[in-house]
Amino acid sequence: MKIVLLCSLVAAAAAWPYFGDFQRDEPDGVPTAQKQHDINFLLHKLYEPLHEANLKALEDSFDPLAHTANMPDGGVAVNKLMQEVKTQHLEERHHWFSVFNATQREEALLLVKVLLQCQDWPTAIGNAVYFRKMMNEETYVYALYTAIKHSPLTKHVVLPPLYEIMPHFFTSSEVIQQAYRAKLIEKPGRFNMNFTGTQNNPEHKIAYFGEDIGLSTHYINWHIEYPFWWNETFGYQIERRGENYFWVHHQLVNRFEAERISNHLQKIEKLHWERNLHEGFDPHTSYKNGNPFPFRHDDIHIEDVDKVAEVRDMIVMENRIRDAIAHGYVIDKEGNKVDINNEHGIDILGDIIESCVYNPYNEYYGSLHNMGHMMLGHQGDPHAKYYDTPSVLEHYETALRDPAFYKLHKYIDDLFRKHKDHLKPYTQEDLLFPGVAVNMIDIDGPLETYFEDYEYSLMNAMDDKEEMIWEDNMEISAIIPRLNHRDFSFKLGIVNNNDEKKLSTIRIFAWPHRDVNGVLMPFNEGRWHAIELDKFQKELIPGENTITRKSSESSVTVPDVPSLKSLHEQTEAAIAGSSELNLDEFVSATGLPNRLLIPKGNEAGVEFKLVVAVTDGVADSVNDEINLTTKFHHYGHHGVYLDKKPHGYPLDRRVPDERLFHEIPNFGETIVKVSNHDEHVYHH
Ligand SMILES: [Cu+2]
Repeated sequence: MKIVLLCSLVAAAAAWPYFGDFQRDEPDGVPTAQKQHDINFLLHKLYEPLHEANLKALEDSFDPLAHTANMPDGGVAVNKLMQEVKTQHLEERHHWFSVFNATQREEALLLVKVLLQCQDWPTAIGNAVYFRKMMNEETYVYALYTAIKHSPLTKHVVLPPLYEIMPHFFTSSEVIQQAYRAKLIEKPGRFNMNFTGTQNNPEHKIAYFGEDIGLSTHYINWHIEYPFWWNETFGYQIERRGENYFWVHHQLVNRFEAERISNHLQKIEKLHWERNLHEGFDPHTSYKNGNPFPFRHDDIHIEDVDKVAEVRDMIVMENRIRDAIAHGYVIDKEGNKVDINNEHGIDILGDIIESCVYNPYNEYYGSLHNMGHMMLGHQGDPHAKYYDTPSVLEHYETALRDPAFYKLHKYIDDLFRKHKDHLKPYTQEDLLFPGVAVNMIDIDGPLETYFEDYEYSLMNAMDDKEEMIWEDNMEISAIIPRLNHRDFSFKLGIVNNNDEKKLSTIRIFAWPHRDVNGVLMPFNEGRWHAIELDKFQKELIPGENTITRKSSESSVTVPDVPSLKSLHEQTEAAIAGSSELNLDEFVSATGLPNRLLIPKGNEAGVEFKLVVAVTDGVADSVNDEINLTTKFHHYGHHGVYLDKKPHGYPLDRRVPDERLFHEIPNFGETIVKVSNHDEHVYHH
């Protein structure tokens, strides 16, 4: 039996015995390895009591009300949450949790507030262990992940992959069942998982995309980085949140369209509240307590949903938004007109459409998107006669699986397009970068995708005896095919005819050259379907510049987060070896998995138009501090961005005459082909 030896968690950093030459910029001086260790164990066997002795001791001794002295709010949040504990108002354990449920969300946000009030690790971890015992497990995970993402105390902590913390959200009920059996007969096992549905369903062809567990991880991370309920009371203002909401979903919709073309499927039919919902969905997934996720038949007439909304409410909400777009302004609570026909309009519109929280006038504009998720989610059972659980659409972990998700987002994306079409098209003067020209665009290496098997642990899907230690867990895992691509590089030839160095921003986009019927995409249609492949800054020396940018460097993507086992082993090794843990490249996770950088393509190859736009980096920069070496995160970090241009620039606005784009020397375009020779692997 391995005994985890760790010094007292409440030790002050100065007294820390293992990290003599500790250099990390942790605001409270506690080593990252210690924090990662504690987080790993908070999440390990989430549905059970803690399996770590020091944390367990802390759980018994910690009193949240005795540790409020350093809290900026003087303990208001802790007192509120403790009041809920005392009056037994908290959601029971083993019950479901959905962030779209207002009561449950409020409870989660109380814990987020408490954790963000903590100024040092002993207080933070004390509260974290205390409320772990008291709260519903899934409410707790949502709050803990959000707090870790936003607290300066955990800026170097990696969020363990959620598919290993709550595997039942990501794993078919059949495989969970096999895992339970393996556990009962005490025989390790690796179980192949199939995507939901059968080949009789055309949508099954692209299940690899919606059911990609890494894609869901990206989606969850984005939502906790940019929560719709966030406001300054949580510590700071998140800039361009609404615009980011537009962009992350716009990119998902465009990717889904490109995957459809790769698989010979017709384009997404956008949602219409008064038409039938054609695609059904059977999630083949169950809640931790065994309740199945609700099922929906094909061709359902969209009904009013009890306790959610009526169809006509949705139409009224939509029409008010359409009016605002047509007028070019929204109305705030005081009746003032707020202009949206400008660069920042998209941000206001994003807030209005997603939710009621940032919304300048929520009673009027409602929350089309969040309500849309709930309305569509309940269409299989609008009067709650058969299920009392939310649908896959009401969880970020599972929403991307349901074809209805893309219908809803295509419909919303169309509203955003209407708004963007109201803005003045960019002129040649706006877009020119004098003296700079793109004279070569080349790709080094094949643009080829393939499927690979990916294995993840189901250890946390099953319950254990309390004395069980981590290392004694049997290996029980799921194996699922996932999309990846061969490494390639963009090779760009850019000439700078100025006498001095010029800082440039280089943006690379691609869109399907033809639709599924083989019809050429007009430029103005294609640019709205553009997939952002990369965005980076580069200094151009006078004369010829040859720039090689690897696919692995794309700022749109992030590497796969290590498995919980690997995080655990690296953390324990760092502690045992008195070294510091450095997993910084995995911290953000707010980007597409790099594996999914390019769409799948197919056997014959799918043609894409590749556009490279080189613009003035100084004009684009948010501030004068230009950092060419730090990889910046495309979706920004806590609302801080490298460039101030709108997402999608310069393709975000209408292009009435595409000749303008062809004539600008600092833009270049070419046609590339993406292939995949692995279809037999997927349809095994
Ligand atoms: Cu959504």
